[in-house]
Amino acid sequence: MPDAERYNERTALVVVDVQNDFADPSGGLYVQGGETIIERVNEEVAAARAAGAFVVYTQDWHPESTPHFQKDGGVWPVHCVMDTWGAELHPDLHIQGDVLRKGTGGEDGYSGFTVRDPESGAEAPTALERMLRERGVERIVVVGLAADVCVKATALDGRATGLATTVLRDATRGVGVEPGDTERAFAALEGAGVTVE
Ligand code: VGL
Ligand code: ZN
Repeated sequence: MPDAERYNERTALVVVDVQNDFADPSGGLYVQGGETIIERVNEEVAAARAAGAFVVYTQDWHPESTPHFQKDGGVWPVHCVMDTWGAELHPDLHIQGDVLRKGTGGEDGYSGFTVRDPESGAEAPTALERMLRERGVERIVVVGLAADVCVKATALDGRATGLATTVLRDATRGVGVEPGDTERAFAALEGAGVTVE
């Protein structure tokens, strides 16, 4: 589908975690090729705005110490520590919408829709669903980083809340902790009723 036809006032573009730590080769949790999607994401931002669609950006935003990090018993190298260069949205990204921070309380903030306590597993909603409902959004297009982690979690939650959900393959890249993770993520998304385009 050409960009311009993807959006209308009931379709929102969700730009996930296009931050220095993921998108810059010297970032703390660099996603291979992360910097190469930014131009594509900017095209989607422009197309969405031109069609009157809502654009929202998520930003992984962790305290210095959180069980999300390897050094504190979790699984990830330190990344996106609040108020550091790594947590800033990439300077080439066009920001034309609201920015929603996730993980601020030390939770695993994989999905833009929910955060999860890494110790108890308890989940809590973020403001995203309310922001979308308030604007009458029925459909979301999800792009950004990383395809197999936060893009996947956001798209699955979007679909689970009843939104028609599309992920654009050429506007995302996977971190691929295990080989094949990114392809498996696309398959899991399709299996859950998400359109992978
Ligand atoms: C992410 C790993 C840890 C992501 C965030 O944005 O995909 N991945 N925290
Ligand atoms: Zn994180």
